[in-house]
Amino acid sequence: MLKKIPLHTQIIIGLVLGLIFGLVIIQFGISPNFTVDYIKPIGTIFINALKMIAVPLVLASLIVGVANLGDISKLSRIGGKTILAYLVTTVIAITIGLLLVNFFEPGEQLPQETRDKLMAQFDDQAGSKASSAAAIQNQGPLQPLVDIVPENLFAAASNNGSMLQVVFFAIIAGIALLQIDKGKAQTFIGFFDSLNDVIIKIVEYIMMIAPYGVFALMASLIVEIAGENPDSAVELLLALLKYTLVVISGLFIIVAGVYSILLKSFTKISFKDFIKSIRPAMLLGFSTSSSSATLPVTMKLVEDEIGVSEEVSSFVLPLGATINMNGTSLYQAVAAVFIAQALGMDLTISQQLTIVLTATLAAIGSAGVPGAGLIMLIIVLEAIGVPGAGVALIIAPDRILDMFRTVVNITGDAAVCVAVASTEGELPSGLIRESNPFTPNA
Ligand code: DAS
Repeated sequence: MLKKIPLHTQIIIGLVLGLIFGLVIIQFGISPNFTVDYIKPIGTIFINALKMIAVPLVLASLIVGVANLGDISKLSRIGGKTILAYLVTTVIAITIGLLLVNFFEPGEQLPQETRDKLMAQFDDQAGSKASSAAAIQNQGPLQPLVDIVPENLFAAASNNGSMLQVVFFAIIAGIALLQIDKGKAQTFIGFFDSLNDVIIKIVEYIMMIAPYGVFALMASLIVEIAGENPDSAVELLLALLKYTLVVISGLFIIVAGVYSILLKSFTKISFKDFIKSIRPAMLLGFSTSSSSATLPVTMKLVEDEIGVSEEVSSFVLPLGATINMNGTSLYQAVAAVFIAQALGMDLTISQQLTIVLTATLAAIGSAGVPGAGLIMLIIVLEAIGVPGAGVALIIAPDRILDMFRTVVNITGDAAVCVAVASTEGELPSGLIRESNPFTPNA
């Protein structure tokens, strides 16, 4: 029966039922042990499944993404502009997210008692918190750079805390693939391409248990945080609501602010007409929460409705669906700081700068499928020393936020695609802005 209901509706149902179940347990004073022993494990399985595929997902999607740029010499004018535009919009998105979450501080209202409980619940190495903090104090200034390069790839892949090392290897491997014999490279790329498909299929399986996982996580979260003090459950929910509003307002600023400036600077298409042209793809992104599923529609619309050539759209958009996720990168920045705030962990400037780097890499590594951004958020958390299991705190609104951030992801891909096409002198004459620095000499 559940199969007929769209996935995001299933998740929202799981969410609401989990909330109701948790509040009923508290209201009737039922022992939390029942939830801890029989409900919470379902949520733990869901979180572990997400963590299980994070490493192979990063490895496969990044190696394939970089290798698909075609040979190094093909990183021509279009490739250079596209990657520059994707990186700039991603860093701007993360910066907007960090400014908003540090200004509104959605996680700061929680009482210390709730924070201690959350930390105990999420920090699986709770006792080592002090020692790892001390270790961070003692390391040299370049240690974060040293930590990016793995001394043993397999050890890095197995140890949660060094996802960044896996990302580093994947990018290097992708570039190396561009420079070896085509025939041999194809075998390797083919393997990771199919691994990528396998992982995306596994993500689909995991998202099948998502409604149950979210139900269990929501119920156990409410019951365990509330404990004898139901008021703290309300505080947590209010903090989650504020966090959700911060993410959604950031996403709105990206679309209405960043993308309209991008289009105004490089094209003559009005922002209104742009949105009208790609609206069907935006709605598909919202309902499927998948950039990959929406890609064929986005390509068709920018070609048929706006006049982008197939050559540009078939390079820029698939690359964007793989490595450009402005909505996801803003969400990861906000979520990482929110979780740290909720756990009472003050982040230093260098940790926040680490978020810019890791959220950029995490967004590049996120596949365009439902829930990918949540899986990759674990990289950002581990990189700044926040317990990866902390994702359980923000999982409740995640499905809804995934819908919104996916819309921003595909809108960003389409906006960059139209801007690149315009700078290539491609669009119908009325839509080309001649006076931009990237237009080739006519
Ligand atoms: N659902 C992902 C996408 O398809 C985004 C995310 O999970 O953050 O773009």
